[in-house]
Amino acid sequence: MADKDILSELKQSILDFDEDAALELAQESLAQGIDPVEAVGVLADGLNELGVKFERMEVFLPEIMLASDAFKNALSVLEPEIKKKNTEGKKAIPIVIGTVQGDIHQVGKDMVATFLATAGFEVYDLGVDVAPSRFLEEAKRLGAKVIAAASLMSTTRPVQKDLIDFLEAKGVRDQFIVLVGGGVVTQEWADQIAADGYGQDAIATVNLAKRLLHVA
Ligand code: B12
Repeated sequence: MADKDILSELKQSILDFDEDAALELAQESLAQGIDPVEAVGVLADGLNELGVKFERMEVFLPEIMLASDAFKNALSVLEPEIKKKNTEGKKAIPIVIGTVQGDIHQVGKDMVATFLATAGFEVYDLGVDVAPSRFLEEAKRLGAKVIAAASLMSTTRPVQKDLIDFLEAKGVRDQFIVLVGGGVVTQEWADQIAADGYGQDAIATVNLAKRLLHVA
């Protein structure tokens, strides 16, 4: 099978919510010497397309969940390969990431977490519905200098500001780099709440984190 075919089949496995195919095709892509970063990119495209279909009510929650499992299956094969390349001889920088309090959307945050991990960062995923106090507690406990907070809804976007206000109130704002992102977040919003950075997507977030942390 030619490279292109394998990649389009890999994307199709996400669109078909096919966990077994996703795993097998991920293995096959590595066997064929395809760059695992490129493979993760097409998986992400598949998830994005499904997000649009979900909005149009062409697919429903169970399918989104299955697709997310298929994504994770493929990642379990691809991620170690990417990490191997990216972490050779480097000390990993810890980052905590989560979706803010009141918000249970996780797919995009998981993608960002995965991309950061594959880029060599030590990612601690706090999950969803994370309160500002928990972000701080865990960042301190884990020695993380970066706190990455996702919001997918206009009702929960203010919690990103609450997080920054909370860090200010505790007198520790300058000890952390706060990254914000998620469907409803914009550069303007990030500027408005004085976040340190805004990541529009997973790849942009990796580049941003590398720039802010001066990682090559
Ligand atoms: C899937 C989905 C769900 C699933 C979530 C499943 C799960 N486990 O994640 C379910 C069905 C549970 C759900 C529930 C709800 N949802 Co919903 N959901 C979506 C949907 C269709 C897709 C989201 C998604 O996964 N996108 C795919 C990922 C890959 O994209 P992404 O999250 O944007 O992430 C990318 C970037 O934003 C960025 N990024 C993401 N996180 C981070 C973090 C950082 C730090 C950085 C830097 C970058 C970054 O990188 C990612 C990769 O490129 C969106 C619509 C949409 N198209 O966005 C609505 C949407 C977000 N939901 C919405 C709503 C209203 C709800 C509900 C309130 C519905 C309801 N009435 O019950 C509940 C909320 C419950 C709650 N308390 O959170 C609205 C929000 C409207 C708004 N503007 O406020 C949307 C926009 C749909 C709509 N048009 O109305 N939802």
